[in-house]
Amino acid sequence: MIWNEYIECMSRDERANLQSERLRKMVERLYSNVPFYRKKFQEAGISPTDIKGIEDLPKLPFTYKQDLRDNYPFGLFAVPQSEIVRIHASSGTTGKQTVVGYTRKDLDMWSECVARALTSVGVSKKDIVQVGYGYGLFTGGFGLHYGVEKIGASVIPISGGNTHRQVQMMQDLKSTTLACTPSYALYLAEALKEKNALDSLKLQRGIFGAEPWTEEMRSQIQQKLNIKAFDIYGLSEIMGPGVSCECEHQCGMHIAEDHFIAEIIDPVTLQPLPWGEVGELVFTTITKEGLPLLRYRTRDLTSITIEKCECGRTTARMFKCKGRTDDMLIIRGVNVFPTQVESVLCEMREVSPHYQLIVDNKNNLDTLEVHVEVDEQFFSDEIRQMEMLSKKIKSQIEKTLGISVIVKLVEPKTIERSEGKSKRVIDKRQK
Ligand code: DLL
Repeated sequence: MIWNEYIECMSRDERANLQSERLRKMVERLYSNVPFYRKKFQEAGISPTDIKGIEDLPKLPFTYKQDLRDNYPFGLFAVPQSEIVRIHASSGTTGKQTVVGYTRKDLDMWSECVARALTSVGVSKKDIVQVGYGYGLFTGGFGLHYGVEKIGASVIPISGGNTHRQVQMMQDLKSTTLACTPSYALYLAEALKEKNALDSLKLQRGIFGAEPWTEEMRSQIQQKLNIKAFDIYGLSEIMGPGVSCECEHQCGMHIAEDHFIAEIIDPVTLQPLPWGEVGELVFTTITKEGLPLLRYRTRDLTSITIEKCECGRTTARMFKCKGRTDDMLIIRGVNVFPTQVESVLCEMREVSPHYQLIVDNKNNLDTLEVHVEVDEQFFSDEIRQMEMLSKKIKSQIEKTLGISVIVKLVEPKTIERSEGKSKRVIDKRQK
């Protein structure tokens, strides 16, 4: 099923015209309403009339998270505060928190995008959707919530955490769809298994995002919960969940391109890259009223294809995010993404997908310790057996990363479980 066939399946030329028209209007509005952008245009020596269409995107300045921080809280808003009907905020874990605002029309557009996303993974009004993303300043809970209501499915706004209750609701109310972070889905799978509850469920699918997760992790979740696991992407600065989402073919996330123009750039040269190449994802919003942003640098690394999907949608698809440029660890000069380690661990049946990376610097040498839980079935007090397993994992990870690592096997259920976004890396060097 396709929620908005006209928009989601229009020809790429038709969509490009729509984007160009919306971009021109957006640029004019930003120039008139947001002093920050007017100044940026003047500094770059461009005027709104220089932007004739999407081919002129590279002329526009980038927007950075720091710009939101510098103009905290409402400095980049393009409407008077009285037009703002909802505010969300980032957690501020990587610096000063940022605030985003939505007008009534922005919220309608957001629920439209989430309705498209839910429909693309097979949710219909017959479904019961358990929203286990946090409700509050985080965009996950409310974002999913209004999309579910829009398509007329039943929403269980349980929010994140309270695992015992999640299990009970899933059993009693027969939830068909679970929306939460992939790491929390794994935690729930564990809790369901412990309670012998898996067979009594009616769960068919999960809609997981808000953090990077690998194809190997997808297989684990699908197998443990006996569902299809779909990837949904978004970020609060651009909107929240629903900027893009997979369809039933699980082959890349369809971007809501009538609202957001995506580019992939080389994070070093800042030059746009051709479709298919991996680089940093950049978004320009073309319909937002409250907080429109030009060429916002997401820091997420991925690639995009514009090939038509088997589902019939013609929208560009972005592939699973490899990670964020700011989550990339540089260990003894080598670039390491936590997802690379995850891919290796999820392929090994002797360990469970619960892991943590501890980075330190000892005697002027960076060290990477991989802590991973041994699967209950394989855990043993036999030191030699565990040593052999540890060696096997170490060699696989070293082959993938190209650097030496220390592997520490830990007992089942000893790594802290996450109820929202997981914390995979503890970098002790940053002190
Ligand atoms: O995480 C919005 C969201 C909620 C998306 C629920 C999906 C589901 P922020 O807290 O602003 O917003 O964090 C945005 O999270 O730049 C990515 O680094 C990461 N992220 C979001 N979705 C995915 C995904 C929400 N599917 C940041 N895969 C983004 C990988 C993701 N990373």
